[in-house]
Amino acid sequence: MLKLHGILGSNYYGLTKAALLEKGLEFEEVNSPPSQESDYLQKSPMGKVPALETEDGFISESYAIIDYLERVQPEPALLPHDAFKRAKSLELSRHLELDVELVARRCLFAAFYGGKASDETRKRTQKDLVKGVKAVGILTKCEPFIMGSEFTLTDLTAYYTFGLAGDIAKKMFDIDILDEQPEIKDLMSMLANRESIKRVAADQAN
Ligand SMILES: N[C@@H](CCC(=O)N[C@@H](CS)C(=O)NCC(=O)O)C(=O)O
Repeated sequence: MLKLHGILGSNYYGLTKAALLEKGLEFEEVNSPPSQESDYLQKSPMGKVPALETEDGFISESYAIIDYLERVQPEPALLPHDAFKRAKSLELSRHLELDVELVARRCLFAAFYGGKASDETRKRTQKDLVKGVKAVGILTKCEPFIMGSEFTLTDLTAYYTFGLAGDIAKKMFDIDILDEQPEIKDLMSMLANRESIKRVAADQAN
């Protein structure tokens, strides 16, 4: 059986766990924090979580994990079958990760773990975050899902990205990054009621 290694508090873990739930795949969860131990680096070479254990070996990187799930369990599909729509869905997922998630993460330690961020880092992070969210808004449809009528991986990416990035932005800059994107804000509330996402949240809360 598939085994998802990681920690409940990780948003990337939440993303891959929600994808497994969406697919209806059976899996076990293995509580395993990020680690630089050589054993763990063989499973996830940057020592990050999540990592998926399969009968053929370990896979790290959430998008590689989800791509694997998509191949072993094609339905329900998490990406559109149409080539253009699939590319647009991946395009938006990439912007969410590169231009929102990873930008906000520059201030993760300052926001929640007692780290320090210079004025320069703060300023650049806020500016880049606003730019990233605007870019995401340009690609977003919200009809009702982020890419239109079909639920996709990109909805999950958006949910887990805006969760963490929103918390960091609130703490560091006292801003709501979705203030100018009311449709995405409504979508986030709708997604919070989706079974897979509710289960991830409930397990986190326990
Ligand atoms: N690109 C990775 C990112 C995973 C990631 O950043 N995980 C965090 C937890 S949310 C982690 O393991 N951090 C520990 C570290 O950076 O050493 C993925 O898509 O899975």
